[in-house]
Amino acid sequence: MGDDPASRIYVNNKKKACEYCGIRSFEYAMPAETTQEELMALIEKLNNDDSVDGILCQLPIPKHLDEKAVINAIRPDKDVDAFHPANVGKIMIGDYDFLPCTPAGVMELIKESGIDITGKECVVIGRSNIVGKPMAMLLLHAHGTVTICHSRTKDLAETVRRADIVVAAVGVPELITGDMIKEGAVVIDVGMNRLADKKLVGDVEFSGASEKASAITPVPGGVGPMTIAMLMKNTVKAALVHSENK
Ligand code: L34
Repeated sequence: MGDDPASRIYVNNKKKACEYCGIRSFEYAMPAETTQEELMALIEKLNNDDSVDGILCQLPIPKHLDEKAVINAIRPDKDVDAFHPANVGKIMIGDYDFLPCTPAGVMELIKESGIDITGKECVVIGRSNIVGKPMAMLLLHAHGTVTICHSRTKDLAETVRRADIVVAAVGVPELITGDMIKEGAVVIDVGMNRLADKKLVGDVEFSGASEKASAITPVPGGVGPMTIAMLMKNTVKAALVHSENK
């Protein structure tokens, strides 16, 4: 929706990944002036199209459009982002069909690196519905001791210093500095901030944090590609469920 330059890059990366995996993808590039009715009509059409297994509306969308209504309109069994309240509720209970792509990608990175979460102090910085909240829930399901920090947190540095596993997802360039990282901590950077000079930096100051961390993700080339990989996984899962129900 509209012409957000970052979304353009992310959507192009998603289309390339679909091609690589053999998933057919269809882009509906809608102008910024699109009305809510037009957008809802498109979602309804895709909801009812049996040849479509997954639907994703890349966020953010222009301000005049109702994001909540869009998320609610996507059929839960085609909701490959897992943003629909029905899917969010299932994640809470731990009985889910889809996991939201970014938190799922973070969990995959941690597990594939052989890092055990059980009993670890996990600090998530950021409380968005899309990343922070579900991230905390997945770490909790994996038996971590979870703290969520946000803009009103009294002593961010002191809280982060306790963490064995740090997940930064606030959208503030290099907010988390090396002095906040405990020796040997695992640092996951979800931030994707484009500076005025076009440089892409995360929420973690990489050079300082990497001197303390036992494992750390870079930006770019860290969580971003994992988000896309998890989208492919969710889409294949949706297709399998739909083919079983045919
Ligand atoms: N509906 N909206 C919906 N679903 C999502 O899962 C997303 N997200 C976030 C933004 N809006 C969304 C994404 O797709 C963030 N995000 C995303 C996806 C891919 C990449 C980054 C964020 C990515 O490919 N990152 C590359 C660098 C790309 C660049 O050069 O800017 C990387 O290596 O990190």
